[in-house]
Amino acid sequence: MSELTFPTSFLWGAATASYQIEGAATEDGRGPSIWDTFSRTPGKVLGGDTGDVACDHYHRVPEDLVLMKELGLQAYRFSIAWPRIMPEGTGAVNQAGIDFYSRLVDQLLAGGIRPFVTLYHWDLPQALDDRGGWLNRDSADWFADYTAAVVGALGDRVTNWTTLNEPWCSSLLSYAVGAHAPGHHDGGEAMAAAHHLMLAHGRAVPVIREHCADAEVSITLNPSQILAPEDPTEADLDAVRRADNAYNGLFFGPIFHAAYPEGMLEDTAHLTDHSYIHDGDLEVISAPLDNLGVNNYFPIRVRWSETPTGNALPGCEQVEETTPRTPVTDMGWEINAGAHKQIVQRSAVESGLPVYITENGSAWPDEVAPDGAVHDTSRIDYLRSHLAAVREAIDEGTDVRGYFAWSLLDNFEWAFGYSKRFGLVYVDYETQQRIVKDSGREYAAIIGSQH
Ligand code: IFM
Repeated sequence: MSELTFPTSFLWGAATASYQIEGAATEDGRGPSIWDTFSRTPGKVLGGDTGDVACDHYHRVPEDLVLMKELGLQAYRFSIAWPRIMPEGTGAVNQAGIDFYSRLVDQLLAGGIRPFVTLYHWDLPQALDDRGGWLNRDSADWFADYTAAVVGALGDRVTNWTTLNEPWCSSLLSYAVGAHAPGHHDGGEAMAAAHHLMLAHGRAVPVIREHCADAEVSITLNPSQILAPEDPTEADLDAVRRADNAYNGLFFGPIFHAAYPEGMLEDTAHLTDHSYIHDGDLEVISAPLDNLGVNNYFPIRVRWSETPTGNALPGCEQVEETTPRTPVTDMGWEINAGAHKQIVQRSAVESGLPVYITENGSAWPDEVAPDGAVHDTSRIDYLRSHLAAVREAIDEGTDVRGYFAWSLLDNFEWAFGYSKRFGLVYVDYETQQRIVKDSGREYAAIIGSQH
């Protein structure tokens, strides 16, 4: 049996996110999100790019569905733009927003493609940030109300629901590192934002079940394998522990073990008194789930530094993130399929749940060749090696149920704007022409060879 032959029930998909592909930023009643604000702030996004038009997917769903069919996708993971549903973040529901996603779901189902819906992939309504965003404990109630509106409208047809995509990014990367919206630089705030995001997740889980009897409820995390230097000192191992807490334990702990990871609250006591943690929160946060989504692209290498490193992650002030080993992708991310397998396995153990790889992929400086095609052999190599790693994990007993390539289309890569291409399908942003890359054809062939 080939290393890329998977169990017959294994689900093959691709993923996108609302702000990265939809465009139509001011149409049909959509309100502004924190990413509209952030991308308009000089110096925050490379080239001053915004998601105003992106891949114009909002106007091109039928065309993009043809591409999904061409790739042979069995599932499509997309996110809902909260500001399309509730332009002010709370209160009145914008029916045009619901209708857009309702039509998308109908068209997917008609095409035999299973929708996997993520409720929050970072585009918080600006009106809610004006009220404190994820620093405001009320954000858990806001999210529960928004969840009820969406699942109430789509829960008769969608069963796969994911609350949050990568809360590490919407807390630590957004409130401590400042690289993502809303661009704060405060480790204590980041800890509070992470807690409120998890609280929002925990509050949303029963709301989803209430509105969708057959729901399979999930959260997507982006855990990272933390690698120590060779012959690590005691201090290096402490650096690994701290980095592991900041990247992984911060979410694995509360969500799956109803507890913050050992040492993390103490290690961050100089940043916050943790008064945002209230009695009973951890019970809410650890609501039982049906599966776990794992997004993983690369491992992180660390060592201890005797002097502050400028690392903004809470508790990691003396943790140095060292140079990745080559080869790296166009993001500078180390290509390491073995580490991918290890973090997938650990995620399954930590959660005790079946796992879907909800994102994995690589960026390369793709170009259209004179023959009109995109010959992205590096992406094919990455794809094949990571799928082989997933297959190995399955062989070794890990319950991995499916794989979603990131991404269906080249798209708005957050602070990198349109400079990084992750798609299986090339997008010419001038003309909006789509070209299936060689990797897209390879993925279709792998999917087609399964049964
Ligand atoms: O583009 C992002 C996506 O939005 C979340 N996961 C990682 C991808 C690549 O950086």
